Amino acid sequence: MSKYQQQALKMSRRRFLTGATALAAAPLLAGLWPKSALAQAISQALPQFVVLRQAQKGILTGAHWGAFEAIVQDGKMVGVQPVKDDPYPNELITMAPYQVHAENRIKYPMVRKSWLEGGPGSRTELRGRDEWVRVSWDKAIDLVCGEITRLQKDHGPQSIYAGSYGWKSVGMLHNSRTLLQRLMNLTGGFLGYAGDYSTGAAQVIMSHVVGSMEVYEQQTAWPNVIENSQLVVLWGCNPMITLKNSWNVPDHYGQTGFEALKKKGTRVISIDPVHNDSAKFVDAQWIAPRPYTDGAMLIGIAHTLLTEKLHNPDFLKTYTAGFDKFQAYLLGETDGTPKTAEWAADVCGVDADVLRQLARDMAKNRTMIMGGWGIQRQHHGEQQHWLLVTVAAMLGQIGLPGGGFGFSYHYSSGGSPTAKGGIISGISAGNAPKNSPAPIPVARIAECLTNPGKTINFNGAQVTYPEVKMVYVAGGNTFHQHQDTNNLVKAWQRPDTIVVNEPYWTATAKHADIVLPATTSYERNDLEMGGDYSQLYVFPMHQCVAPQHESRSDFDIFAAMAAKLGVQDAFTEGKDETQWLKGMYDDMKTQARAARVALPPFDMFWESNNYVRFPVPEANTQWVRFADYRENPLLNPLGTPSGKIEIYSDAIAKMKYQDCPGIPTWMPPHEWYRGPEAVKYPLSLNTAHPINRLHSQLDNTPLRKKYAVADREAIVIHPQDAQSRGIANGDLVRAFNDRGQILVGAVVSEDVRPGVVRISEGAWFDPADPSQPGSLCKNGNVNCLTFDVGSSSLAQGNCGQMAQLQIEKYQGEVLKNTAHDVPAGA
Ligand code: PGD
Repeated sequence: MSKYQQQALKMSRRRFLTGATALAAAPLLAGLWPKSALAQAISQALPQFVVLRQAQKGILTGAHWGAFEAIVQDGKMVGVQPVKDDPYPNELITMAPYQVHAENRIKYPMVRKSWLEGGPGSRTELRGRDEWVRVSWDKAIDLVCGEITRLQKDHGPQSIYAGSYGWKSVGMLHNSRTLLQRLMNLTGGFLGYAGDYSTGAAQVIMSHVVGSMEVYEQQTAWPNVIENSQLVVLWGCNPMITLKNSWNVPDHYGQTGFEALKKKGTRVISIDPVHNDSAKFVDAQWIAPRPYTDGAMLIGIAHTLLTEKLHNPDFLKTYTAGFDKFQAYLLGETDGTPKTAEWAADVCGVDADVLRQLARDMAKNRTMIMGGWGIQRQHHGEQQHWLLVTVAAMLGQIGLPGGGFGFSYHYSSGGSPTAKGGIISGISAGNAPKNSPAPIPVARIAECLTNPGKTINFNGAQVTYPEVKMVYVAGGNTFHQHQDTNNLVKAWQRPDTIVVNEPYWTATAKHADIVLPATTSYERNDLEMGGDYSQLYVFPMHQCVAPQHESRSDFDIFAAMAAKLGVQDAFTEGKDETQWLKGMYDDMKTQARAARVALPPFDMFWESNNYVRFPVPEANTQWVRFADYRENPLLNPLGTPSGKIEIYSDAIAKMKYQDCPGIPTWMPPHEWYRGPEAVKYPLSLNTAHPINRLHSQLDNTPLRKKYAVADREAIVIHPQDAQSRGIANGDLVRAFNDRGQILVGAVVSEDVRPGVVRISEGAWFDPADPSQPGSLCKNGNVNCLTFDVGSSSLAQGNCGQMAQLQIEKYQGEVLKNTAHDVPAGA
């Protein structure tokens, strides 16, 4: 019997003894999920359940990159194949075996030497370079629980930051962040966060402008867009890449939408400083503004629409509030500067004639503006989405088939028509105790750690940072996600204790005091929805291999802490993994029955190695966002104070923020090509989500060979900028500014506008000399260059999508990339 099988058997026995139902426990007893004769027999006996789809070859599971069947031999995952229904299988799934068997897995619970010897707060400057000491699970749980107890007693819940932002893995039970918060809520509360890194600015401004976050709303259905849109404007998005991954398991429907546009020959315009893959895929016209100037460009377009009478006054009158104030701004009545196409061209670097033509084309055609999110991960990032809505409102096509705007066509297949069935609800974080502190804006964490007692503005309220003494991360990678990494390194030295649950030795794990090895999703059983907006599938995520090394699921880790802290029953509700999954499935099945969709009992479903694909009602394929509002604005008002689209927001105006006035406004950003910083740092950074990773996830897999240049993250440089610096394709390049420096590999290409360089986010932070602040990052983590300033007093979103920098050919000694190595003692 192999090591894996022995482990599996031990684990199965433990689970069996804790009382799973006999049938559900059977596959676990047999050694993980088997593609057994039993599974096939059950599947064959289930033809009456028309929504079931059977796996072909392997064990059904899923990830942010797609549902797939895992091929397992002798306890090792050796291959994968996509599920049959996937219209756009994603190459990232082929990395699953490497994820499980990665060399830089955290094998055992580990404690930083100085912390172990000296206790909380010891030698925090050594975080990221101290030695590690292996401890038993019991000891690790004791240490963490001791800290939670001490801090709750002496400093209260505001001293424990357990927001733990991050993309974790899919799975409705093993949701690491929720499980952490569930434990913390049961043991006294914690400091959490508001907003997210994806849409920090847009989600706040949109709530004022259209009455909902908008960015996560269902979009006008793709078949309706394909049929009716005559012009599609991709404004700062690269959907063929970002649609590869989803928050839940993706249905990959969005790519089929773009494929259909291409086939039909629908005109597409891409507005982006980079000639991106999606623009090439749909043969789009490429318009490349200067980075961070989209606001000015939109204002110039609005001016043309107004002065050429291409706008729709009836729509503006009936469905919007405050256009008169914006009109006065456009015409220069308020500040003496008419915002003509020439004015905009001067700022954004796109010819005035091109701007005017764009305005005319949008007005003359049924136009769908698909806005991305990178343009709002910027200083004054709120303005871009407010202006996109304003321009769409001037065009008057909001709520019409194929017209208006959509801010989620590039994300998780917004517009994939919604199915009719049931939804799996995940495990909950439970209720926060009464004395729980108010959350901080998520991207202000480093400032909070360094400035206890400081008060900041946030969406009309004020937030005072508490003194954080413990940070707990489960399912996130703070050293990737946060801006100005070298500033974070300093802020990270403030708390007494940092605990990280992780499968891998990421930079965040390396900078912790206690690391607890977490399983990957392929080492546990779970359930997940497929299609964030469509809710089309329910996928069983069968455990494929035994937990590797000494790793445990986050559920088991927090359940052990709950036992130690005296809240085990409340945490587990007396249920083990199988019983939790059965409960979730049964709730979903009840909803499906109400929708007249029949499903088998849980045990049969689980045994059968089938997944569910719900039917999509015909009407949902023609669903139009805001159609009900357009149809009857009195009966279906928006959730804004006026019930209308607010081009002027009185609520915002009353906040009296200099950096976010009551109408959408052009304000030069903190750094840009015309700022004083551009003298020293003339190049504008464009960061994007990577093609062959999800944020930082999978940077430690062989897929890296596809994008790494000279063994570093790539930097795309225009030939003019490369030549003037003597840089050639494949060269090692040092990219730097006052905040940091990184080693990157040159890709010289006309796909970027001159003056712009592109580096994808997500390369793991790997400082050449961790004892030296600002030392060269050998792997090319772009956040060493970005700045840590809130988007504005309104949303306090992150500004990860901008920075001025300089580059030079790297002449120094070639440094070994150690981003994916394990640290000393581990
Ligand atoms: P991930 O790489 O997904 O990035 O930041 P985020 O922290 O979400 O990190 C998730 C971590 O969770 C990984 O280290 C993974 O190994 C771990 N993990 C996965 N599964 C499990 C599990 O089951 N249990 C435990 N305990 N851990 C697990 C993403 C964030 O970055 C986001 S959402 C955006 S939109 C921002 N994007 C940018 C950007 O475009 N540009 C810049 N400059 N900066 C950004 N930062 C933000």
